[in-house]
Amino acid sequence: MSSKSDNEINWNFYFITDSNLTKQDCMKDVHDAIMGGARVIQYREKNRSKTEMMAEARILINMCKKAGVHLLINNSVEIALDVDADGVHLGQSDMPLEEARRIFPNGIIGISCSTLADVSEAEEKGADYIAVSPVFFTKTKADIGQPLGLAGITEFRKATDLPVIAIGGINLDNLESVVKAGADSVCAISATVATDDIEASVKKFEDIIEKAKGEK
Ligand code: TZP
Repeated sequence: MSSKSDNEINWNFYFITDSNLTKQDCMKDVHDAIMGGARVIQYREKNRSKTEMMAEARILINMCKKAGVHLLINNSVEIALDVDADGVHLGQSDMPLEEARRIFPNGIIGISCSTLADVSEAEEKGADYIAVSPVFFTKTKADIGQPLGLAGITEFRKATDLPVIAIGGINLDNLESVVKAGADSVCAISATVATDDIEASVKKFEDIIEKAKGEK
């Protein structure tokens, strides 16, 4: 694994896998997302055994390394270290951040935040980025809080210097407003994974994000 400082992270569109939503399979999805321009991929599978996840993550890390793309593993430092991934993404009830940092000192560690208290704690405990969610209503993830809206993004943006990744209900129609509200990066699962052409969808996200950042 390369250290975080070795290579700048391109926080534009952040692609997350979802085998429940895809019409193909997650290997092909990641390939297509990379072709569309995604430079950060999170492998997130909720219905796989650890053995299956290890096997898929091994294929994905080869794909990502060849393309110079960062691969993060959702909620498993063990799998991330085993496959030599670049980092992990943690939820608030996953492994504590300080513990993840201890065993994965050079990993990129991101954490989901839905309150400003979560953000302060993430900073204190050494997170590399925060994922702010949900921005809008979404059916993709159960048991999440009330939408924070664009004002929430702006508030979180002001509260931290960490990269702010916006997630939850983001699509091509509301994307520009999310970037202009202060997001450094955007994740959109259903608006990319569930489409017929993931490469084209990701490319549209990348283009709108670039343009919106240029207009800020
Ligand atoms: N974490 C917070 S909201 C969410 C996750 C994984 C789901 C986002 O999915 P969609 O389809 O982009 O709303």
